[in-house]
Amino acid sequence: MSQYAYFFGCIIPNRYPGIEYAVRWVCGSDGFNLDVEDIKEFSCCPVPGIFYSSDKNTWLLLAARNLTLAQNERREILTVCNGCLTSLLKATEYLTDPKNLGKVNRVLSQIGRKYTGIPRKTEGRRRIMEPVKVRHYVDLMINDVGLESIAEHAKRPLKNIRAAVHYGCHYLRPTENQTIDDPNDPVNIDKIVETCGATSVEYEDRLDCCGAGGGVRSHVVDLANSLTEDKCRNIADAGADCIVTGCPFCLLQFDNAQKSFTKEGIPVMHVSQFQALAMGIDPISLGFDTHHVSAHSFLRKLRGT
Ligand code: 9S8
Ligand code: 9S8
Ligand code: COM
Repeated sequence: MSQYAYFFGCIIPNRYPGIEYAVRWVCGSDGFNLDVEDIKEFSCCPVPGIFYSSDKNTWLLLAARNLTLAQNERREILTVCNGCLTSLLKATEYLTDPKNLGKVNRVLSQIGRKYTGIPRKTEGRRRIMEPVKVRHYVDLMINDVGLESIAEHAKRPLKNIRAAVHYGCHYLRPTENQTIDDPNDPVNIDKIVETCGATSVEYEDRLDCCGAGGGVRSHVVDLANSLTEDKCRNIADAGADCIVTGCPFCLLQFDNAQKSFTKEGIPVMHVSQFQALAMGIDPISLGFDTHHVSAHSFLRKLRGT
């Protein structure tokens, strides 16, 4: 199996440390025992909705610096966020253009760095380079770990739980360069949820944005929250006990926005937290007390009381 480097981005360590704990627990010796290392020098990916859309040079430079860190360790980047995935993946595409690469490397040389990609094989004297691989946690679970192993490790199947899966835009769009899942009919998170023993519920407009992305939450929070309200209405109609997503920014939006239109709210968690529960983790480790929407109703149902 491959060797990976954790890329937690900004939201997880700063706002939802329980997700970081869950990911480390699932990937570590309590779980699948993957070869994942920390690279302490990683910075913000940088966030696509702000940097990619407003200043491409700065965006590409910051992303390329992150890529060189994984490149020098010969590791694949394990992102736990849709935004981080998109930003870093797109940067590897931009860097296949020699003009972009030259420009970036001229600046990187000032800090003693150079993006080359990772050597894959040699042809005669020539080394064939490949872009640094950027992966999403869900991709890794489905394609490297596999559903069979996920099922084997799910010692405490979440039998009575009804989960509403939210994929999020950067997992699905732009549709033309999507490879992890079918952008119009994604199934991977649903598969993980069901392999954990729960039911993934169908609900209207499930592929819609959570409302936050692309700078909408930062600039027009009322609009963001009203989009979230629409989604939550559909999710509540489907009788879901929780929302499960692979994106911490979507999680933050669902978790924060709900207090603007409801007292109770539907608890929201990252797919790694959901998996960790099915794998028997003590829920106290998952940091649900740092979430705005209380997970009490959900945890009570889980205990069957
Ligand atoms: S890093 Fe800075 S703001 Fe964030 S979490 Fe995901 S996107 Fe990348
Ligand atoms: S945040 Fe995460 S991926 Fe995004 S742009 Fe629309 S949906 Fe929520
Ligand atoms: C969403 C990130 S995960 S962004 O706001 O679209 O950049």
